[in-house]
Amino acid sequence: MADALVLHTYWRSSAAYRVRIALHLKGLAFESVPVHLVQDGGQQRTPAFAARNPQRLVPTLQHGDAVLTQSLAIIEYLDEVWPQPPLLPSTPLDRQRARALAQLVACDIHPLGNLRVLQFLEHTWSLDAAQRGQWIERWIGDGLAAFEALLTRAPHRGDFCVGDAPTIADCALVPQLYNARRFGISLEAFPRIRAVEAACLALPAFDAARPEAQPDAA
Ligand SMILES: N[C@@H](CCC(=O)N[C@@H](CS)C(=O)NCC(=O)O)C(=O)O
Repeated sequence: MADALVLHTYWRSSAAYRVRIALHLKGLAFESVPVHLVQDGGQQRTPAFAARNPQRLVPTLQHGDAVLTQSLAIIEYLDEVWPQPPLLPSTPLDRQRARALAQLVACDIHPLGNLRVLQFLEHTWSLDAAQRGQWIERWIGDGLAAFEALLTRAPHRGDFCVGDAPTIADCALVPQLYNARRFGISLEAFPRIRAVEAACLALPAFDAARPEAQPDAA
């Protein structure tokens, strides 16, 4: 029997949402183990979870005995073990573009609005809700504006971030847009991004990965 896939996840976690999309795109069966990021002071902070992932972050994916961390590295692992359908394009240049877009989200936008960062701004630096909102809007807005510009100047446009099929870049973009809306950020200025999002959300894999479709959705 093939080794089981067990995803430690939280319905609203955009990083876990990236991996859920990839798993569903590849048609892989997996068990979801919810980790409530707020309840009990954050279940990701328990010693049991820290033993699994010393960063105390979701997603964490178990594949048999292997415990995998970091959403983009997990997606690349899935792509190597189950190559179909590919989540990285076939040419070096397009692969570079897909990874660059995914990293724009995962390295340059997402960490600044992460729960532990927002909790630090609130509890340690006493920023009020309006100041925290300004912080979030600034970094998501800047990042998505750059993402839109990169999509717009791309040499060969397709329905997705890079070409005619979803890649790791789409796995990263769609959850970030969910996050942006959650914080009340307008996406009006980003028509290419919204068109790509519509193409993604029309696919059953993206639908199944939605936060509201998860068993732990509140
Ligand atoms: N770079 C990591 C980021 C993971 C991450 O930040 N996860 C968030 C949820 S989206 C988390 O677990 N936050 C818990 C906390 O901030 O305490 C990845 O891509 O997997």
